[in-house]
Amino acid sequence: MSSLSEHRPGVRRELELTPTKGTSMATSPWWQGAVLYQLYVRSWRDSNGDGYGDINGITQQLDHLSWLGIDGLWLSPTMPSPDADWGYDVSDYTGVHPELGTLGDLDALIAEAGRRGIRVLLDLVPNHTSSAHPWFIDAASGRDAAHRDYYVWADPVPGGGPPTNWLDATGEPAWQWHPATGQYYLHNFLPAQPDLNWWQPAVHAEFRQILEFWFDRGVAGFRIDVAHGLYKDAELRDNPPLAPTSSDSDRLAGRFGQRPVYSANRPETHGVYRDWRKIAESYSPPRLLLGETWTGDLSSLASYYGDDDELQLSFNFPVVFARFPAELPDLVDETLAALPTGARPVWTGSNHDVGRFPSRWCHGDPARIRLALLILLTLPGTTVLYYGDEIGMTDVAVPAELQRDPMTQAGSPQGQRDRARTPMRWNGAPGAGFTGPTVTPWLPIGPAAVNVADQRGDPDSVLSLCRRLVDLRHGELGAGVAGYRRLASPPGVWSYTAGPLLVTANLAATPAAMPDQGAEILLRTGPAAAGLGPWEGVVARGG
Ligand SMILES: [Ca+2]
Repeated sequence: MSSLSEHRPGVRRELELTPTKGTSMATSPWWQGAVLYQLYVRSWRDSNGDGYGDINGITQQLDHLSWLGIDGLWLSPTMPSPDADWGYDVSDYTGVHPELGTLGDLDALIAEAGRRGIRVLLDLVPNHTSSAHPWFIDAASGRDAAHRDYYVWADPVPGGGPPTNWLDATGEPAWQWHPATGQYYLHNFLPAQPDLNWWQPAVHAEFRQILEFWFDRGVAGFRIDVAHGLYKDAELRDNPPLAPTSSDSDRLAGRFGQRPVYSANRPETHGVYRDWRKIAESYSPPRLLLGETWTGDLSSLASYYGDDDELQLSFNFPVVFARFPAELPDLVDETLAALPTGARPVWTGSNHDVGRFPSRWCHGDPARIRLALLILLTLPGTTVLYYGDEIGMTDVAVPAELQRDPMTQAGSPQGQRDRARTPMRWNGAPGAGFTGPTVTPWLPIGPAAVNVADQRGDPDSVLSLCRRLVDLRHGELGAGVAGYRRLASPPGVWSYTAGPLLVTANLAATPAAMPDQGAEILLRTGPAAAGLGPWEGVVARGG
């Protein structure tokens, strides 16, 4: 649509979208019951043969997403960046990375996706910028530079040394000495990613404008990187040690033996989201704020929803790192109990940082992969699939000489991240349908046996199962907040109702009896049989 490519500042454009299947936009937000798809742009489809996926590649391949029934995309970072952290080091918040396309290409993608009823979320990185961002270049030019206070600068402690004991994401001190101006600056990630200073009101003003710039262009919302970050302790206190006996939740958030009490999860950050929520709600439909809330504590997770006035959705990392499937039933109960009334959960198993659930949860076992998809797609709230989840793509062991992620090359608690960023397998041919057959892709392509083309033609494939589950979700759960109720069930079996659906999951490698549910079976992840197979899940229509 030409109207989408004409950006007129100050004009709040309504998203041009066909109504989403099965949802009532008047009564519930579009993301309720929706299936979002995290699309790692560099690895999805390469339209110009340079070995990197790009925005035009997405536009050309949108039919896959509408065929699958996807409601919204979250694009991995699209903004200009030196790529020290593959786009999570932004040098211009209102542009498009030239290797990925142009602003016009992104406008065209938003318009084409909108015609298919698919919304587009961008990745926003407000915790830090690139050291190549003009704000930082100015800030580093002198102590009285106009943008000096956009970043966290501090003097050495008496006697010398970094201002605090904080560690960055690689385990190194989070403070970089800057000899030219005689102070340290803070970087919770790489030294090329200086942390912004959210105590500085001008930073708030900058990000309000960035939000409005993209919302005005028809962007449906943001996934917010390091949403638990932003503010740091004003007094710059040392982080306490992580005790050897600490709980799972402390270990999840812990960083190289520290509890990041003063370098993240500060109470002041909630004010930023209350502010952004007002901006999001000033658009029609309201824009979505989905946070990367990296906390192991469900009450801390719940706090990011505020009083229905902060983030509308917050990622649940305790679930991501749960032992699958045994720990899920209790974690779902605990999550729903922790969230404030009316708050919606969001479920996911894979992402670009933590790896793919078919490997971490399922060890590549097809039965468990199918069960995981069934669970993710029948729980109430919003489900986020990572590209490749729909065909059961597993992590790829990328040889050291082909690794591209500087952050995790030297080792990381979450493992080497390239393993979950390899190109989408569209077919079994050379280039995988991702790029040309003679092009060297930026990361190696995984095994040919798992690919979209073969699975589309096979009614028993993971892809066919995933599509049926998405369809079931839209048909049965889409119209509002589906109530979840855990049912009494024998040991090793998890039964619950979600709206009109009755779900039964065998959580073990041994067969189990099919509960007498007297209901019509709509779908099962294993072959027809009298009982439940190992790791089998069944969806029935409740009585
Ligand atoms: Ca390309």
